[in-house]
Amino acid sequence: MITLYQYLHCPFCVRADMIANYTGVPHKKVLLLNDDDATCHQLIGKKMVPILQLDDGSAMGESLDIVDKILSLAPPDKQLQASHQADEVTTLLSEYSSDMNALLFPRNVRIEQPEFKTASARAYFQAKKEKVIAMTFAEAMECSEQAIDRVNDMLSKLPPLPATTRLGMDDVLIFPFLRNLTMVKGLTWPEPVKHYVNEVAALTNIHLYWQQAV
Ligand SMILES: N[C@@H](CCC(=O)N[C@@H](CS)C(=O)NCC(=O)O)C(=O)O
Repeated sequence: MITLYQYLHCPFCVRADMIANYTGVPHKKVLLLNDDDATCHQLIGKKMVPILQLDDGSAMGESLDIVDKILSLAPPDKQLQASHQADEVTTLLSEYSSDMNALLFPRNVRIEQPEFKTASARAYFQAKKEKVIAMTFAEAMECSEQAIDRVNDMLSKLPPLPATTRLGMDDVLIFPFLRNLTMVKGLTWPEPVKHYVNEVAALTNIHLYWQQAV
């Protein structure tokens, strides 16, 4: 059986996981600790998830390649609609990536998730991500309010999101990044955006963080 190695908080892993769940392709999930370098290196020669290991033992990285591979194993009625409108959304999201990182990185380790269940996994992530956001997690939590204002601005500017009647490549590109924002308490979600996140999560059996938001 194919095996998907991932972290729950990783948006690229969510791309692969949502398609594995949606298509029903039989697979095993392995939730790695965030500081487990060895498994990633053994499988693909670098520290990166998601990783898909195939039945012949070979392994591949890169979320969109993994999505394609899983789709190649899926029945015709579970194929995705082509992407039409993700560019506008992903461009907007990338303009706000530093605010989103400053909100999400410190919260990732505060929320109970398997990849952070050891102190060393949390310390590994914190040391790496504090460099990326150029502040400590404590500082990032303290100045959440400004970042929340800016991310609220982004949420209010989102163009209409795809219809959720049938899953498409747009959803693979858009949903994982919006989904992670559900771990941030105090954001103002426009109703259609909240509806979109809830609907895609239900279609793909992906955990949302509404109840754990900090
Ligand atoms: N281009 C890659 C990006 C994957 C990626 O950036 N994964 C992050 C987790 S969100 C990662 O593994 N970073 C290394 C680490 O956690 O040490 C993909 O689409 O799969």
